[in-house]
Amino acid sequence: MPAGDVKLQLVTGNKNYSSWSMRPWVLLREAGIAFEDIALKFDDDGRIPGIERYSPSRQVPVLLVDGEAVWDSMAIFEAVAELFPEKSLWPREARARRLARSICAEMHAGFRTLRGAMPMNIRASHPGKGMSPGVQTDIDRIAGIWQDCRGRSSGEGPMLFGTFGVADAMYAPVVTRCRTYAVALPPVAQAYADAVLGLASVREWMDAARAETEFVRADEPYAPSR
Ligand SMILES: N[C@@H](CCC(=O)N[C@@H](CS)C(=O)NCC(=O)O)C(=O)O
Repeated sequence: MPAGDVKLQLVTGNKNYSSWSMRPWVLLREAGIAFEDIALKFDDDGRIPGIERYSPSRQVPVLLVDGEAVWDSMAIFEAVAELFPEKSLWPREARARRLARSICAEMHAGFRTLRGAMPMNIRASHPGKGMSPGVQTDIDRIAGIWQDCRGRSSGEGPMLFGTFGVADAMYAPVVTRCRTYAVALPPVAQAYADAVLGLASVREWMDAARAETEFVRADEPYAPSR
């Protein structure tokens, strides 16, 4: 069966807060792959009532491929790239592909200090909040990754490996965090961040996030108490 005939449903959390949901959603949308968004909502503790219907891990995101669950963002990325090889969601060149997989794995497993201190909150503006030496170390490493990738792919397009792919989807929520917390970036990294913010899929996700009204206490360490 051609991949285009496969029914894809992506189960996601709140667009304002769910960084892991944003990644595969942006990947599918930017690649022009049709899917149904099953948008669930966090409760005040950051749990997701109803997720047990879709995912054995009880977390979002989950991709349903003809009804069969693929969970965890890295597995979803691999499944999508395999279903749609013509989209070249991983770089075509083997060395670039190895690098792309490495930086995606590093994001997936790491940067916990940054992720903990600067939770994704697209509609908020908290300049300077959450910064610490440990967070700066994570930011420096991420900026270094972006600069390194851009240095290798300059002239081929504004994304990490020239054209849009999995690595850009993986780092998109970091870009929104840099915006929310007004993180200063070196020029090449800032130019990359601006290019990500200009992607149609990212703009669509962020517009939807701003339209949400739910307030999730667990993801709002810097909001005035209410
Ligand atoms: N390793 C998972 C992490 C997914 C994750 O942490 N999802 C959060 C939302 S962004 C979640 O489902 N939280 C609800 C819970 O853990 O109960 C992935 O890469 O998909």
